[in-house]
Amino acid sequence: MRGGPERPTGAATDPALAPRYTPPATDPALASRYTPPVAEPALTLRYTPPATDPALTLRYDRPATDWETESLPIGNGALGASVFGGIHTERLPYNEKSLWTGGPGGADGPYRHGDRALPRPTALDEVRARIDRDGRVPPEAVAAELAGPRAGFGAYQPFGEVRLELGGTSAGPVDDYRRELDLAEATVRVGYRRDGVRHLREYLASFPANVIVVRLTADRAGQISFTLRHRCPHAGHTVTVTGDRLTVRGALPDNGLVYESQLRVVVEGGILTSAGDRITVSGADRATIVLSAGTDYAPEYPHYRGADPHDRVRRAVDDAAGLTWAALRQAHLADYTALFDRVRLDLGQRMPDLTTDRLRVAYTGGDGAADRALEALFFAYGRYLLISSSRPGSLPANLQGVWNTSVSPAWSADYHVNINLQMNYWPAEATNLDETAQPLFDLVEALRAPGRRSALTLFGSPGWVVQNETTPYGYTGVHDWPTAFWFPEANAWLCRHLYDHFRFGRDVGFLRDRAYPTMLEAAEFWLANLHTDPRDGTLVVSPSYSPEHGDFTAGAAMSQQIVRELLADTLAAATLLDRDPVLRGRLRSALDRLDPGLRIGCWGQVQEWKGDWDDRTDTHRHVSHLFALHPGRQLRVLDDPGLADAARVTLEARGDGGTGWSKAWKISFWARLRDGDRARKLLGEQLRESTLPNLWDTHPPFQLDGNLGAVAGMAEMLLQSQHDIIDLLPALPGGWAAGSVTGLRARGNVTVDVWWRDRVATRIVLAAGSSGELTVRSPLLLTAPVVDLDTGRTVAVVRNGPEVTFAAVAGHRYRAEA
Ligand code: FUC
Repeated sequence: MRGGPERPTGAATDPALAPRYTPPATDPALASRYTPPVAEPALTLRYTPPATDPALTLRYDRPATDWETESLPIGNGALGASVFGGIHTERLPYNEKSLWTGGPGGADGPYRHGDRALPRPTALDEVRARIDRDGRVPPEAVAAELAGPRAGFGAYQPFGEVRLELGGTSAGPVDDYRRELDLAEATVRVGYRRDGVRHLREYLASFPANVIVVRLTADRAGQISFTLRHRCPHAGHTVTVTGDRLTVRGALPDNGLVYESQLRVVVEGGILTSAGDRITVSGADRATIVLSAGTDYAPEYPHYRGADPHDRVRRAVDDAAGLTWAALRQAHLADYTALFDRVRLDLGQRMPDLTTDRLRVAYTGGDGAADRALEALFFAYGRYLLISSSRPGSLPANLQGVWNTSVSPAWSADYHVNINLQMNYWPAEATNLDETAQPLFDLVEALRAPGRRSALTLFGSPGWVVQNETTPYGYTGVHDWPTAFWFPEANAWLCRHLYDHFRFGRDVGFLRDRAYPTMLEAAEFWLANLHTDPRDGTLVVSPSYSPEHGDFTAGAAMSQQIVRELLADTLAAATLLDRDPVLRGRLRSALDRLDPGLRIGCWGQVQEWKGDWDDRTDTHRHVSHLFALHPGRQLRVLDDPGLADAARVTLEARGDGGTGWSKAWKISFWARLRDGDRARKLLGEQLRESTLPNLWDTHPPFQLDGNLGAVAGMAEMLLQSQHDIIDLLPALPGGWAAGSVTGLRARGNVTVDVWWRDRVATRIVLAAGSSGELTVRSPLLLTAPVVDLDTGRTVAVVRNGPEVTFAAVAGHRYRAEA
């Protein structure tokens, strides 16, 4: 089979922005004094920041000079910014998630969501017939029949950059520089001493106030001076400065999307003056900058426009400017820690006195406590990134979360739905951040309206569909890149996130009102589109394309596995809700006839295609045919050792390389295969080869999916529940001999804490959110009684090998201890 080439990426840097923005290679004041490695002197600041936990802090001893590899991100879901931490000049590029070109009113002409202008009702049948006849059809030939121009797709845009020229041109000495991202408080801090004065800047993105805040302080009065300017890459914008307020407003030339950002500078002491497009502060004791931004985007088909952002943005900025720094910070911490603090991971790590870039370079993947410190930090950072880039009320995290400085980012920084968007949300439920998945659910529901139109236009069928990638404007049709334009199974893959939310939280209202209607319509699509395979009479997906790889065929493994899961889940949901008996009958008979898409081939591998064509030397980054192993659940490792072996053969052949997200996925594959050492090896490969100095994952370029996929993989090593059994420590590596994790979530509405020594659980605490039977697998339960901590009584359990089953009561906690 031919491997599809990687598509070209967008420009690495933004051509419009780059020439005007190039900072000096290094901050000269610092460069002259920088001799690595330097010990970090303790900061003694008058406005002492709370003691940071070194185990939860990314820290550096110089400012960033490169956005992608070094800047430190903050975000509140809708807004994001990244901190350089310069001494003479501070740069703060920022984003708002809905600032997108493309869609209705875009420069590409009438917007059709990727659908054809004129339907060609016979095109699909012709492709199916050709696949039936020839077995394999090259992507280019299928694209010639079914693809169309990528019109109105658009791209995620940078909003602008706040620049602070800080205090004149003094070339005086600078020392004790420190730049850090404190994950426990979702705060970036930049501290240094210049000309004998200690400066501290703090940065946070508040979800409750919907603002980005910069706080500038020093240990002597009257030392805060700067000139603030704004840069915006979009033609036609205006910058207005009145008093302490700077307003940026415009409409994207491409599609007329209205955008506005405002910032206000609040000073304590000193003088604030404004002129032209700048605000100048001289000799203040302290200053606080608050910024908010918005657009008139609304996630509503067909116009995707809502209220002008002006009032919203102005109110956010004014409300925040009226609060003290202490109050802003307090509200931010209360909001953030309520999410972040739910999970604690102790791998027996000890953070050495090293900056994070050096910690990463020193990483060996061995038994040292410093290696575990990086791993635990990476886990915490991933949860931080998910909280920072995905909160209710805005769009989901895109390929770059919310952070982007380019007007033509790689792959438009879009929503790729042949793995990437889904991977972003793998850790959401398991690491106890299910609120962060709300934007994903909203997007999936918003795809139904345009997706119905795409289903009708291209397939002539009911239901809704989305293809390989999508945008906030409901791009549900096709484009014309032959190896990546076709993936209608994305509708089913996205639905599994809705259903999994129900499986984790047991929220029947959510299942009834949100998950089921969306699943039902996706299932209708597949019931109408499954094709009888003339080879054996089974039902298959055709045309079927294993993501970005090989020829078009009928019944590729991933297609079958994904559709099977959707049909089975929809049947289970309809049964539970006692709905749609006729549909249930149709689902049952389709499932009876559906090709399962799980076959062992001639060299012992799981087959990627229905024909036994896999090439042993193929190391393609997508390992789509193991969907049933992860994130799916049809490949049951303990019940089907033959298929589990075949999955191992496949993974050995594909190798441990790949792009950032590919390595992250392989952590989960090996975790599901219960091989903790191999899972950790993949984590190590990712940290060594696919992680940037600021710990962003790199495909390359920077892509958030790898960060979040790795968190999910680490969680899979510690706890699995895909088969409704709470399976504790299923893939603990030798290097994590002792430790604990608290607050992970298992399907069935259970919160799980577990402590271990010598790789064996010594204490388990389960908090049941719902009443019902729980089945738990852990060797500890062979001997230890299960005690209800709320009644103090030992509960009756049914033992079955290393599994015990007992009746849990909602709100009760259960403990087993060695
Ligand atoms: C999929 C992958 C690419 C890249 C892109 C954003 O198409 O195959 O590697 O991650 O998404």
